[in-house]
Amino acid sequence: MRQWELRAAFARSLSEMYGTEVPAYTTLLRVSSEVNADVLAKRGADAQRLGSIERVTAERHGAIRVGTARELRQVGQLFAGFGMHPVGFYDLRNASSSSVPVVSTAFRPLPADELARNPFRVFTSVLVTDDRRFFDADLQSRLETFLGRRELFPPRVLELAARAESDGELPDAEAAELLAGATACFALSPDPIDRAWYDELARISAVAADIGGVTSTHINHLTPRVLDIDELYRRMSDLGITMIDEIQGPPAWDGPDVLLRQTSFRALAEPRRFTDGPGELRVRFGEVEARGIALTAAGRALYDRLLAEVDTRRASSGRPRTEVAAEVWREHLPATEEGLDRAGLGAFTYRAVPGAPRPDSSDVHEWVRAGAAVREPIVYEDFLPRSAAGIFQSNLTDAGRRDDAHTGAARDAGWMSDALGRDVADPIVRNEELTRASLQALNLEIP
Ligand code: OOG
Ligand code: NI
Repeated sequence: MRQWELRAAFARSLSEMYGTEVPAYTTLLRVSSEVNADVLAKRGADAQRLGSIERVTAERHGAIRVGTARELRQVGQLFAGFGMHPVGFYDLRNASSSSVPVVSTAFRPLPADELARNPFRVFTSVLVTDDRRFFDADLQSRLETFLGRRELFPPRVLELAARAESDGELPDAEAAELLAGATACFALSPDPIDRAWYDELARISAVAADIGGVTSTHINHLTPRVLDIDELYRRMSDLGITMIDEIQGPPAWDGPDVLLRQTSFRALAEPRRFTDGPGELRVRFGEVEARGIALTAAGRALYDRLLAEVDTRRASSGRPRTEVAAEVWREHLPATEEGLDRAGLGAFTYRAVPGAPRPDSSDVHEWVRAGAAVREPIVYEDFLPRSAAGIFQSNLTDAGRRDDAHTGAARDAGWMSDALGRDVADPIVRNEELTRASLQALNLEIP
């Protein structure tokens, strides 16, 4: 099996497991595919502008959380076997008013053709055990001892992943072994949980308990992609599934969809074994997302300013976020793809139209106007820290504790790269390269 086939099979295998573990996920998949079929019927080819229906139907992202730099490095090796590489750095410690002591990256394919074949991604968070705002020295040491004793990934699974990475494929028998082994790493563990230890961590942070209170990791959600998230939200609510209050990310508006919109619902409590008898935990949830056009560095900076503007206007008016956000969007964002591109806010590539007469201009916008080139949006393939924090937060019952009298531990993309032993890619820089390469192929001016 080639790497992309391994990746697609891995996503399917996790999806099957998650469906048996979390029944509401199966409902979500059904409603998502109904919404996608309806959008496709209504909008035709236009519905596939940001990805073929085959890609979108198979598209999932999952999320996992690990405890140490060593575990993170192993996860990096495991995912590399499936052609998934670390992209982006997210610090969720300050992005949430709840106690979320983690930093994150996302593992996903990088080249456009690999993304088109199967874009499976896994948002991966690692606990910051030396952050004094959350853990004092005594707890840090007990936490690290506990984490140091567990083994999340069997050596054989990592060895097969390393082979898939270096060979770019695996023979069928080994492929099956890797798939079964890798899927099992993310199943909910039947191991008994030490209640006193779990609760001690949970008082500080439910996320810390979810990571450091148990002997394994697990996939905590698996997210399908929909073409109309507002419609999906309505239909899920009509089925009696309580979604979180809002769709996270950009608002619904008349202009082009940019970045990422997400919404989630809490999963049911699940029976778990504890050292002192049976109990239950509520650690998993459902989520769905709609993906839009990626933004350039300037576009992203504008997006962050608009978020702040929305907060300010809401604070002074008390109006609902969705309404204020749509208003702010209309005031500041161009309402067409061409407008986004001309303003240097959206990320696009360009393709020559074969046989079309070439205008006497080195400006790609003139080429598009004249029909000599077509403009194609680059899909946003990543995550948003504020939405991620919102998703974490909305699924916690308890805000936990953070003592801001202490200073936090330093973490950045460089730390993440060192811990992984792999370069963490910057998604904005990657997109700039794609844009530039497409202009070069047309022999046009590079702005
Ligand atoms: C990850 C939450 C972030 C998203 O879609 O933004 C995320 C987690 O809860 O571990 O998956
Ligand atoms: Ni998610």
